[in-house]
Amino acid sequence: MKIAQVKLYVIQMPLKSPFLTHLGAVTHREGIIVKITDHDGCFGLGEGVAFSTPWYTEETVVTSLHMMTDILIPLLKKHRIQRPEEAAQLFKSVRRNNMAKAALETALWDLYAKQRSTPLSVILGGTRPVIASGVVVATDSTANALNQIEQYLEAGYQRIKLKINPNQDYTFLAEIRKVYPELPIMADANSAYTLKDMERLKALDEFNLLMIEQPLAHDDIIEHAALQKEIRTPICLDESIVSFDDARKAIELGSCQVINIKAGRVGGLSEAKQIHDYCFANHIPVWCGGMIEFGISRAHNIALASLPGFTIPGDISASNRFWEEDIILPEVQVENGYIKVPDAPGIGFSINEKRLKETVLSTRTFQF
Ligand code: OSB
Ligand code: MG
Repeated sequence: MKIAQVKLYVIQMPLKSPFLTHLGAVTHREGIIVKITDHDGCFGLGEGVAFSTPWYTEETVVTSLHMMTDILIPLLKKHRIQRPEEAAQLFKSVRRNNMAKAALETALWDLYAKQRSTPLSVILGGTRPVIASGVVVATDSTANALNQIEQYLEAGYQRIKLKINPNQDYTFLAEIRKVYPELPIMADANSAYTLKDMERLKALDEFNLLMIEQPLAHDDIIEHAALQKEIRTPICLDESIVSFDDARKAIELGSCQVINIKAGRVGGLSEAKQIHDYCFANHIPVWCGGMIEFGISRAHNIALASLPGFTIPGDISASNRFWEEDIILPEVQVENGYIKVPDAPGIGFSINEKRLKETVLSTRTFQF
């Protein structure tokens, strides 16, 4: 792919309002923007989606920088590659660190698509001209949640995801259902429960949730299979699926009926596409998850979600869901519940250089 340079930008922005889960609050977001330039000056963009602290996965911004600087970029320097899948294969010699891998691999996908003057969605096998948009409500009171839901429905979002935990689940969902008896809602527990909560979880069946996401441990697929036998609500796995093999085993075991695919969590778009293809062949619906990300990762998500198996509205919201001003141009917009899949080459969005300057904390450059 004739790589000439890799540049990393660590950026930081405050969220418009805190994102609250039982695991803590996200008030500011650090991220890593990756720019990979070829010998002709063509460049691809990626985004590292690890958080500042290891609350969602074990990675952090600092561990991602270390992995890219000292391990992954040297691997790319040593082995010249023809396609992005070869980078994914090369990175398999390194255990985990999926978000660091994905930051580079997704930039290579954008570069590969741009070198061919083709939209990334087309390169990946996407078939949808628009994708359905859902949004996450992550707040600490029912009143705030109802308020946010009203705003999001007005903005056109098709589906609402609510964060739940054993301290508020039943009463919280009952209040929401009283106001919105028919609204497509799902609940994400981020591993707040154990099998001891079986009766609590069974009781949630009455709310007709589209699904319950990751109720049990972040690394479990065994107990989720036991739980799925006891509850009617479909289980969707997020944290437990960090590879294609995890997805295959979870489906074989009956641990879930739906999978949330995040390129960052699984090490890039090659692995994400493989999981999609397997789920599509096995009639397991998938949707694209979110990471409170900036516009570059959002753009990659849009391309990914254009694949035919993404039949459920994902956590792909507009740039203005989290940010006063995003780092891409144009910003991602939701119109009548849908986001248009760009038809420009690559991810189809460009960097907002002014915003990048305002938010950058540090940069590193690697010459090939
Ligand atoms: O569990 O899906 C999750 C955000 C950060 C980390 C994990 C999760 C989330 C979200 C979606 O719930 C956020 C979004 O809309 O970007
Ligand atoms: Mg989740």
